[in-house]
Amino acid sequence: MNPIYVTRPSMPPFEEYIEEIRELWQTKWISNSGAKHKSFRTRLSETLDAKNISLFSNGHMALEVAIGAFEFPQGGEVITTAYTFCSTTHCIVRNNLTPVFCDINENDLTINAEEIKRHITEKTVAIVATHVYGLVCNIKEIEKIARQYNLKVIYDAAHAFGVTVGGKGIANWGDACMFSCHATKVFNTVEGGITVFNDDTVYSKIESLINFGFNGPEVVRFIGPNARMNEFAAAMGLCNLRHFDEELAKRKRVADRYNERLSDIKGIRLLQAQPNVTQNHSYYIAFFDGYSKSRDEIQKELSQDNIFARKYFYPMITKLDCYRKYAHIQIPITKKASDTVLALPMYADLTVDDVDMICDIILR
Ligand code: T4K
Repeated sequence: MNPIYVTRPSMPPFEEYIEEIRELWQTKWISNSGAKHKSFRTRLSETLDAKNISLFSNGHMALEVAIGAFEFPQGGEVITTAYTFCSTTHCIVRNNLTPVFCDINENDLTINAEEIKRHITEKTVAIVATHVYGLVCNIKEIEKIARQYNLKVIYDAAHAFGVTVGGKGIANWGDACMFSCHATKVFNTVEGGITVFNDDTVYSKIESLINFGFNGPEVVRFIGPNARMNEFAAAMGLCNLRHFDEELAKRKRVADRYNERLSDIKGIRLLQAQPNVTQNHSYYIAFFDGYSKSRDEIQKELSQDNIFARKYFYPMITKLDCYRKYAHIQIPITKKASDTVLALPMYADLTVDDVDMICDIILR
């Protein structure tokens, strides 16, 4: 049997992509803000319902540069979550800032907004929170706290492309918001990242930060990296955007089938949709807690049938080798989620028969 992976990238019809990149052979303009880059950015502002969009080589660079753009004082504290991909924390630390880990909500696995206040000190500069699996943080409460304590809010929305809250694009919340367009994401540009800045003053320097800090051919204003999206990636984005509604519909069909099969099973917990929030079904998550088999046993049994579910996110951040100095921190809800989570295969081309086979193995 062919392997079934946790995800597979959706790709446009081959001819559509070839047509999209054809002109690059004439113009020979293949990176550094070319025509594809510009039209992709314009199209994205409609899809994401946002202005001040910048395109990056990947989601990690998008977040790292976005945090750096605020020029926080070195050693400033950033309240964040340990229930995320290591990239979120790396982006804080690589900007010489100190992560302060807050626990998460049991129901939606996003940062516990009630707890944020307890971690605020005179050194706190920002909140970096993740809309994990496309579930949305308590944006209203976080906004209130940020206003009260004069903190910046930066969202890692790597999983939340296309998610809306009350009809508005998710990027409308926070001072900055990052989306990943990696091959494993709900929307991909092969590799790529997007930031949206609601803070106009910071946005004014971001385009130069992406490009070594250049601000004109002979002026280098900042010590920036090369974090540019190239034209082939932007072309992939343009193609995939045309199929994005279809992508969401196909994923919904997969999620609906999993829900039919796995709801109301003792010891298996599924994530619930949030009121007023659209779902992008970027991941299909099941927690095995008190089930007849452990999470690890289920993962092993599936792998014996060539089905590769993943423990996103295990180990939790504070248990990673590189963050062992935070290992003592007590974040019990994060720990429990990390010990019981299994991301089951989820992608547009997964068939209902595949889902049934996966569920049969889990339930047998
Ligand atoms: N913040 C959060 C919350 C994130 O989750 C991520 C990335 C980031 C920030 C950073 O964004 P980027 O810089 O990546 O844009 C994957 C991805 O590499 C990573 O993008 C993602 N999160 C993370 C959750 O998952 P791995 O090590 O699990 O990927 P890998 O290579 O094992 O791929 C998973 C499966 O996907 C494979 O078994 C098969 C399939 N696959 C993968 C690739 C790359 C394909 O079918 N084709 C492909 O080209 O990290």
